[in-house]
Amino acid sequence: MTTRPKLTYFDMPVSRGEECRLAFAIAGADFEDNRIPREAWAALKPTTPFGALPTLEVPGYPVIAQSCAILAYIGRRYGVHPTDLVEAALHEAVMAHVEDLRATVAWAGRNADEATKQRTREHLAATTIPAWAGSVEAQIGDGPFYAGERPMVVDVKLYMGMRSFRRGVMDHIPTTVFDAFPKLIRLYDAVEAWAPVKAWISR
Ligand SMILES: N[C@@H](CCC(=O)N[C@@H](CS)C(=O)NCC(=O)O)C(=O)O
Repeated sequence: MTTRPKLTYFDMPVSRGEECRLAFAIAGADFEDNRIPREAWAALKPTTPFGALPTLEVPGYPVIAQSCAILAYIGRRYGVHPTDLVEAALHEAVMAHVEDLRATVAWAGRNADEATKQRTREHLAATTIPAWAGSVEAQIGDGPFYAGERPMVVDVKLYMGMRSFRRGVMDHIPTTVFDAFPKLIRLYDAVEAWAPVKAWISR
């Protein structure tokens, strides 16, 4: 029987699903990359633990949901998450911090008129996002990654958490929003340049 985990997400290289795929990539681990079409989501949604993706299925166990839990599982199983309990908790706190940012930004200006949306997002870019970045910047050491010279699941979480902004996906949030945080930028660039990540992105 296969013990290969099955990751289910939308058929897009974005957000919480792509960071789990990248976690498998940095671990050099094989997995089933189950990509579902948008049209299939309505029927699948009520069958997932929390009505959202990604999910991870490990043969013989209940379905795992929540991207941070999936990342911690991948990290522990394949050696890309600290074994020390406190170190692991510190990494998990940073991953939760990425989720906090996503939750805040996802609602910024949603369903508002264009002027309100612009004002809300410009305010985030000037206040909330730099405050978010400053907290992480203060925790990064000599780098280039969060815990030194080897990427861990926290690094792919941070990379994907920043990527949509740096790629200009959100109107009214400048792509330079993290430029005042050199350690974060160094981490981002190091993840993107890491050979397995590069190979995954360009495949
Ligand atoms: N806290 C959850 C959030 C999951 C989430 O919101 N996933 C989105 C995609 S990134 C989703 O499933 N959206 C479709 C929906 O909510 O119906 C996690 O970290 O996995």
